[in-house]
Amino acid sequence: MEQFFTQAQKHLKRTAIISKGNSYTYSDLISQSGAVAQHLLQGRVDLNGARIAFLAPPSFEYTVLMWGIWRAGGIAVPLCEKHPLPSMQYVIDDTQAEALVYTQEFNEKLTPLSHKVKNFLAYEDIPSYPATFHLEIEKERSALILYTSGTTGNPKGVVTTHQNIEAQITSLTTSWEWSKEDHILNILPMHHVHGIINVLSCALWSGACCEFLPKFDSEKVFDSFNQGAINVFMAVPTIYYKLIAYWNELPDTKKDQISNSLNKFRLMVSGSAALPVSVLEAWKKISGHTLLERYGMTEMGMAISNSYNGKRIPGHIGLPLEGVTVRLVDEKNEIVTQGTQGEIQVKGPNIFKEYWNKPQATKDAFTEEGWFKTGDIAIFENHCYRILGRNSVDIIKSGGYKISALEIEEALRKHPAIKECGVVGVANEEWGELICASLIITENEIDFDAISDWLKESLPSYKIPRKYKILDDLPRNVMGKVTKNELKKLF
Ligand code: MCA
Ligand code: AMP
Repeated sequence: MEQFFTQAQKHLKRTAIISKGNSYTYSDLISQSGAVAQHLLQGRVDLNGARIAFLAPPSFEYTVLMWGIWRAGGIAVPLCEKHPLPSMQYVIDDTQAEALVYTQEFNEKLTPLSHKVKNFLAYEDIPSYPATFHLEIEKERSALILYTSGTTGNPKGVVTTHQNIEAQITSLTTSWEWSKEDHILNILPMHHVHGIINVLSCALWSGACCEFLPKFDSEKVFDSFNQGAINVFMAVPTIYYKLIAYWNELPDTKKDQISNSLNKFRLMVSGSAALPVSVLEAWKKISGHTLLERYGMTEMGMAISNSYNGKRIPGHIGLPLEGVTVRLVDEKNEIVTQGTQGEIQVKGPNIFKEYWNKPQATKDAFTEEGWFKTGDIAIFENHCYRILGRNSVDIIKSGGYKISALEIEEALRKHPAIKECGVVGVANEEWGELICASLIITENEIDFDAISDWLKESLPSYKIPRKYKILDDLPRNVMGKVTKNELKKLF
């Protein structure tokens, strides 16, 4: 946080954020986040790592809350507006959050959780304070908890320190040549690394401008591009797919206008999931840009990236970023020979500190020599890395979100009409993978829409199966374990 703050002081009069049609300077960001910090402290000197959950749309207010929590010595826990109440409650319970701060539009939604925290606070009720607030925060202290799905049922809280965040930001700002002249459009959800670190924090670190569009919408994205100020864009492959589909339906004059705007961009990045070469090529025809594909994970920020200035090889993720060390190992944890596939393992100052309150899971995530085990399988070829898949079929990537098949199965099994189930991700060009569920039911028939609506009460919409199948039995191996690859074939 210290370094963030020092950087911001250099650009006080520059526009830091554009949101809801308003522009805010770095000076606004500093004074408002100081007010949040003072108010959260309630007379104390330091929050000393208290967890502060917050819910705000992607906006200036969101940014002010995150910075305010950091400046007061708290750990920021961003919630997701798309999550149903039980998902938010899980995060608040798991982190034992001291406070829940929200912008007014979420008051009604969050009121049932008000008794869970000591301080249930509307952003709009935070008074302004003199802009003198300063607390020194050591880099080793924890800063952020983001929830990620794993191969066990419930999501785990990934804790990163200020030092981790600084390492994640500086490797990107250097490699991708960020400058204060940059202006990025942020259309990503703000409870994940992609939107928080790669887009918002890299912009603010550089004295650049981050413009928020609270919800992804192809027409609005292209309208923003056509204004002519935005020169950097980052998104997941699904978003590029949707933009291409929208552009294809436009009249020629509109197409040309958009292509002319895109041609002037400095940088366009894709990540969070594999970028299909067909999408890369279609986007190149529209924009003139070969998308820069990079590879990362909540636990480590970005680790491997195509080069900014050099050649970008379609279907490949490039080379390790500065300060990051990567190796590929086999099942015996031995380094594979070049040209052989293996699990990506990573070391560096970017790697997270721990899973919140889960010492065993933290231990299991690393080798004895301290390498972080990503679970992603890659090969080194054509002088760079290419991702081949994951070592677990139970991790699904859909729309750029990482989703646990087991979490959905656990939720489905709670339905009285479902006896057993198996959830898989099936390859899909638009979504990366589509969530599909096979059900063994206790009744003669079942209404799939009703199942989806029922699931939405406990899971966010991006975790809801899009296809269902009724089976008499699930395919199993000799050990009795469901064979997910067989299940996939049924869809
Ligand atoms: C939504 N829909 C879906 C899915 N999600 N259908 C199939 N599969 C899905 N996964 C459907 C909805 O049911 C709805 O259909 C329609 O799409 C619109 O829903 P909505 O929620 O409004 O979707 P959207 O806003 O268009 O969302 C698409 C999206 C979103 C913008 C691509 O998924 C998104 O923001 N993804 C980014 C996730 C992200 O930031 N991941 C980074 C994780 P109907 O209208 O029929 O009801 S961080 C990370 O991975 C690491 C660190 C990294 O490397 O970056
Ligand atoms: P998350 O835990 O949500 O941060 O998702 C991280 C996972 O996204 C990684 O472990 C990869 O499986 C996947 N991922 C991220 N970037 C890429 C990429 N460029 N190509 C393929 N998979 C990716």
